[in-house]
Amino acid sequence: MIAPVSLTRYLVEKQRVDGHISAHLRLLLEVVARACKSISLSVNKGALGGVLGVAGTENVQGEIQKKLDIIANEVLVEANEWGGHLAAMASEEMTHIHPIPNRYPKGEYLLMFDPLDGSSNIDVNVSIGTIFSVLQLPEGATDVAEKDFLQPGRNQVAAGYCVYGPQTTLVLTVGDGVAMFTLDRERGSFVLTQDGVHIPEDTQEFAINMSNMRHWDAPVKRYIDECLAGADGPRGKDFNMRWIASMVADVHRILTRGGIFMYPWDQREPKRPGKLRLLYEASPMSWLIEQAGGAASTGHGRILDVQPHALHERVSVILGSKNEVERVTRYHQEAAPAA
Ligand code: AHM
Ligand code: MG
Repeated sequence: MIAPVSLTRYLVEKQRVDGHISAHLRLLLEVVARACKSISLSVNKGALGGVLGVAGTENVQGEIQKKLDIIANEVLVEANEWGGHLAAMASEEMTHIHPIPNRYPKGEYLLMFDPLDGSSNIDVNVSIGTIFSVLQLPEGATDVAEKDFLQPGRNQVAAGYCVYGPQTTLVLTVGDGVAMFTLDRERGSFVLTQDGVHIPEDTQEFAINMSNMRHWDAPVKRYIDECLAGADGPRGKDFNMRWIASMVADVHRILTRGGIFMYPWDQREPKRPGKLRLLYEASPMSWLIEQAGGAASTGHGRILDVQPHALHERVSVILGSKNEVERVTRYHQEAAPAA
């Protein structure tokens, strides 16, 4: 019988055999995985651990923080502070970047995360997750600053998420495909359960918050109208809809069986480019999706090419099965060819 491949072994081989990741990046990813295990335990305890409900504070985006948002943020910060692999961290739950304190050695990597994505699902026992993205400190940077984080997603050296659902699954890319690891609770380790994840190019399943329909832009409305018209409409096939309201869980479904996920710009707040945050939500998810053969677009261009201008910047997100994402992008071009 072939022994199961642990995350540790997978990463050691990525470093040793493929020379694909540095020793510090391997350590970083192991530490993030360990933090996710700890978050998974808190999530699983739920009401028994007294972790449900609101914390009574707001984050920089003006959103009410849940107790578990704050716990997950602290777990990630504490786990990653002392290992010597990072220069700084940034989080959805922290207004400013968090440079590694001077009492610890510093490394060359920048870690960004949404500690617990899908906060509205925490108290109702629906899947939530941690999203993370890793960049390198730009060459020549001495004192780390916010501007060092403002790199397009194509610069990422690692990205992933951990979904806390019926199973706890860690999904990772270091730029050579996507691998999935399931948490074996008896052994306390993540075990490789799928490598070379591939998203089908076509799909009959879409994910969008339909309650925002009246605010959508014309190309998004056109696409969804055509899906809803089903076999009698221009697409000539019926579509199914799913919306978990946890990006992690929706993206996990798409990596598993295909589909398209959209949180596009809409007219509720015309000056806001979208709801989801570029650096620690859209970028890592877009890289995973591309690495699995899918596509990720703002509607006007590749998400991984968007140049960020602020730490908590938002972006319009359309990602998943390649042919569908390209179709929605084409509808945007047809609606505003010169724009
Ligand atoms: P959060 O980071 O505050 O949890 O918000 C992000 C979430 C995504 O996980 C999800 O796709 C979306 O917001 C859900 O939005 P809505 O509440 O409009 O359905
Ligand atoms: Mg989030």
